[in-house]
Amino acid sequence: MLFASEHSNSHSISNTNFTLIPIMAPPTFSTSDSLYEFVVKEGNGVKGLVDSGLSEVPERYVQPEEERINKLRTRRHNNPPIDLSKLKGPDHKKVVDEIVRAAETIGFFQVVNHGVPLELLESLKDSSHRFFNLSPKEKSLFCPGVSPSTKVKYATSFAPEKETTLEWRDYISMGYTTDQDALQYWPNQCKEDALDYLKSASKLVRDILEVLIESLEVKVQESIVDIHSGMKLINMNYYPSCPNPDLTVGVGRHSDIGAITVLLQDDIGGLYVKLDEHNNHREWLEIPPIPGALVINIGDTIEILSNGNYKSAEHAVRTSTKSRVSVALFNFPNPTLKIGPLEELVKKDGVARYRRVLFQDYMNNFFANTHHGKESSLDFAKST
Ligand SMILES: O=C(O)CCC(=O)C(=O)O
Repeated sequence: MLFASEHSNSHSISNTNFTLIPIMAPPTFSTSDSLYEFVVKEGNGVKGLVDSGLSEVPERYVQPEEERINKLRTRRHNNPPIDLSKLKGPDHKKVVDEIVRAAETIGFFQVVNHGVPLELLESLKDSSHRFFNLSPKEKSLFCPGVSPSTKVKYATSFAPEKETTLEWRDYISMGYTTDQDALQYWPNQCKEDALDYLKSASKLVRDILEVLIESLEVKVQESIVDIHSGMKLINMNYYPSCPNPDLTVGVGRHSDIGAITVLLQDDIGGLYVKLDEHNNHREWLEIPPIPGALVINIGDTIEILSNGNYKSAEHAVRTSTKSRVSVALFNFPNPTLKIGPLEELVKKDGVARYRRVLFQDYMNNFFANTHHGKESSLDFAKST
């Protein structure tokens, strides 16, 4: 007699003459709802799906053609990383120009000699693996509703309850309030490294934002950098190995909503920035892993503040047959801040490309939508 429950991955054979031998078999999901239940509601995540012996991508993860990252329409970003240590010294102007040019064009660049210890970056990747290698039951302790803090959330995909097609990604999100709360509520497997990363990278965030704002050449309050980057959040992303990377995305097209994001990626690769469309075809620029480098990504807050002179980057992640981790440090304004273009810049440009909006409202709009491009967030603040 063979028993196969919808979610069970073990079949048991009963025969009075022989010992019972469990045979592992891939899970079978009779409906998209049962898959959703297993991955999202029961907290198994995509990793749980893959660990149970999946050999092909379930329908629910197959992206429509236009959302896939077609390798034939990609090219590599070959610009060398920017040496941040040279911001102080005779090459200051050259480094400033490199940062500004990247912010005005694709909204992405990589930095080296950034001041975050390389051993910490290695340790951070190991701690991400340590967390995601926990059992689904242990990770589920951080699911919304049961997590010891509303600032800590283990989840999968971006907005699974609204998405027709799910993203091939699990993640743990850790909002920062105080060191004490971080050490109390963040997962033990990664809390110390994540906190060290947040602290250490905050210095380079400040330096880059100062360069960007000074280069706008308008008078600003001294506190402008701090008030636009005072709320910090760390996301550790895990993209399990995928049997068919051509059909799926790890993260769909979006821009980050904060000021800037600092991203650590491992050596697998998969991060792509959208270029302008040609003949109705989307083209992608691959941001290749560079040992010891951090990726800097301009967010919507800086696009809005600069009245569109700097560009937030629309980006997405392609999956791989190998598992990948990345760690993002998001730097947001305080939710009570009204973000908008700098007044002097509006005078200089002769037009306000964005209106002033409460950052809380901006965030609510972003999280109420699925990932479907930069417009899904920025349009909220566009001047009509
Ligand atoms: O994993 C990556 O390379 C990018 C992650 C990302 O876009 C995000 O966390 O918003």
